[in-house]
Amino acid sequence: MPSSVKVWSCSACPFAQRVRILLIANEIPHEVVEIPNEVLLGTQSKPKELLEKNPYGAVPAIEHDGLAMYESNQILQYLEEAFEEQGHYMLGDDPKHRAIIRMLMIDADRKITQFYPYMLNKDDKKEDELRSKLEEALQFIEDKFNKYKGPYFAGKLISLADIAYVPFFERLVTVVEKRKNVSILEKYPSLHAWYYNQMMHYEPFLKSRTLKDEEIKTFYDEYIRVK
Ligand SMILES: N[C@@H](CCC(=O)N[C@@H](CS)C(=O)NCC(=O)O)C(=O)O
Repeated sequence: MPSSVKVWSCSACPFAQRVRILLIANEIPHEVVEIPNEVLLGTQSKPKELLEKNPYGAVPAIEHDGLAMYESNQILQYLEEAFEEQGHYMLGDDPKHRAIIRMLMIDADRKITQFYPYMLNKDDKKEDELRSKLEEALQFIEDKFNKYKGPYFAGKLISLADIAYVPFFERLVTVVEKRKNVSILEKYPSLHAWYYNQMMHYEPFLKSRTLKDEEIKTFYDEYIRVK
């Protein structure tokens, strides 16, 4: 019987959602400690227990067999390695393939930073500039995706790269469509097919979606209001 993982998560946090998707996908026994969304909004202080697990005070953090850990992509890789018998297929076996997956995860962390300025912008004068930065990032991601020929980021099989990206696409699609009434993935056929034909049918992702689309929009409306 594998030992259980304790995860500090927040329903609005896409980084924490990465970890919850993998825990569900690999059927890893776990317990979720829910941190209120108000902590992310800065309107409620951070629980001491979270700061003990992660000195930077961010979710996700996990504890497993006495080891506390933070940084979502680091946690994903640890869980793949520590629970080998549970699945261990999302990082691949070949060193080059593993390196590709790890680089795609790094791309994800760098490129998602271009999602938020446009998603959350409330200054009409900046709208076009932020939109083109977002489009540049999406084109980069689309080109990378095409390099490995799909239907998943690293090729034929789902991997940690898909898990690293998908919660951010969920927020991008939801917030942009609901706030700005524009369809954002139409110009990127591979990403469109990946999100709607693969990920929107991937059970662990669907189970990890603890916020409905309208609640995601409400959270970001509130975020824009308080920040
Ligand atoms: N690089 C971190 C980012 C985690 C992060 O930014 N989490 C946000 C919520 S989505 C958070 O806890 N923010 C509060 C803070 O950093 O003080 C990771 O990949 O885990």
